[in-house]
Amino acid sequence: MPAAVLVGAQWGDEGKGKATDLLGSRVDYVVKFNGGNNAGHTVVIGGEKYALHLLPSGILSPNVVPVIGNGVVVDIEVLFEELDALEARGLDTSKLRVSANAHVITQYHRTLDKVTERFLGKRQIGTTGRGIGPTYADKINRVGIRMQDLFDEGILRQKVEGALDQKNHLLVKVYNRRAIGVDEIVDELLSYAERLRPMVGDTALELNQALDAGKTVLFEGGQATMLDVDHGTYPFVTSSNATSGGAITGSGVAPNRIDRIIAVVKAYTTRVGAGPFPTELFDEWGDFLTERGAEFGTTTGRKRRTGWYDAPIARYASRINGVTDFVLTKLDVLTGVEKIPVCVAYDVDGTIVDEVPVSQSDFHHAKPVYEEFPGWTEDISGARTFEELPANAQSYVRALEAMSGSRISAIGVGPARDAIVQVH
Ligand code: 2SA
Ligand code: GDP
Ligand code: MG
Repeated sequence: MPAAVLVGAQWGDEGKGKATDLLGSRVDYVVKFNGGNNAGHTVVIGGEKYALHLLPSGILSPNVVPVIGNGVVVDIEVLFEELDALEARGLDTSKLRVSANAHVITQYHRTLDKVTERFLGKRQIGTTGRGIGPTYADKINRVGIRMQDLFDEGILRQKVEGALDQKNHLLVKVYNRRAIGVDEIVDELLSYAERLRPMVGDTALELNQALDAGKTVLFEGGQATMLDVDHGTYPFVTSSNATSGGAITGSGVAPNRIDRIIAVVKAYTTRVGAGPFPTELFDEWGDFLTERGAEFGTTTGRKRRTGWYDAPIARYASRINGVTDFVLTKLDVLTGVEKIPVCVAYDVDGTIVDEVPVSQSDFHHAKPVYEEFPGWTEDISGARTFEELPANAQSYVRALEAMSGSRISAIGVGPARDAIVQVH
């Protein structure tokens, strides 16, 4: 496995952190290629819980070189806090590499994220408020600040002036906020430069050289397929490409070097933030999944919306990402559900469709068509082989596999690092 991409198949929080950590022992590099500290990946190792936001989950494996690729947006203060917190817990973070082309999240991006959301009122996206959207907007508008700019004060000042010209107009005239001074931003960013300098480099070159030398690389996606800015439920999405294509543009490693694409999919569905969610539950089963699955945001603590498994979404994720393997997580959460509904198609205003509709309105109107599968009551958290799962759990997994377009090669049965069933 020279290079593999790992992405979320649904709306995030599928357990990508745990899956990446699991593969961490087998790879040399783990690369984050999209998003920023909106992500929240929880990894449980020997009873210790680690919540990672900006750093790739591979940082928890001692031999892995963690890389923040060019497609990531970096809040440097958060980066340092996360590094310090891990160091304080005895982890070695000295191998971290950061792309010189990664964009920097500043105070004005965070402010704009929050005021824009407030301004949207009922049309809010429910962002994490971390400045992600405004930083990517600046990147596309060509007024962003990149890591490399921090090492040249003259250039940095010019760029911050350019960016603030537009923003201050908006902040003062539209949002009734105070103007942000060029100096305060420049001074803050310059104060990070010295500590950053040894970490920053040409990560695209480094990764390609590593692959040439026979090293293995895992690309770890943040957020998920249905939150992808192109392929997700736009505008209720994040502002980056969270699908496998994002691993290419977000790292500088070409598509023909990737040979496995792993999508992590939960045995049910969750979503945090606004936007359509056909299988969402508003009854006691919704509460059951929230509580049993501990479905609260890793970054913001927000309660996640919950619903049953949606096979058309898994199939869509399989197609868009080119999935070779699914990792099915949180199967243990469904223990005790007598009959497990699975959405097999949608009823869109009286028409049955079995693919995710391209029309936003149709997806908003989509009502799930369910098929029910018999559940199991046995505790499955100790299972380590497929055969150790109860017959009904095996049938549920096989049914999902048949409906979802790619093989399921591992099954999560608990939060711990080793709570996994490898399917051969
Ligand atoms: P943003 O902040 O611009 O990326 O928000 C846009 C939408 O993307 C969603 N989003 C997420 N959805 C699930 N998990 C995410 N990470 C955290 C977690 C979230 C948290 O792991 O739990 O703690 O609240 C994540 N990040 C962004 C977001 O909800 C918006 O719908
Ligand atoms: P990510 O954003 O995709 O990395 O996922 P999060 O870490 O935000 O959310 C997944 C949560 O589920 C975390 O708290 C994990 O510890 C937990 N988790 C992962 N896999 C499993 C599993 O198979 N079973 C259970 N019960 N919990 C799991
Ligand atoms: Mg998460």
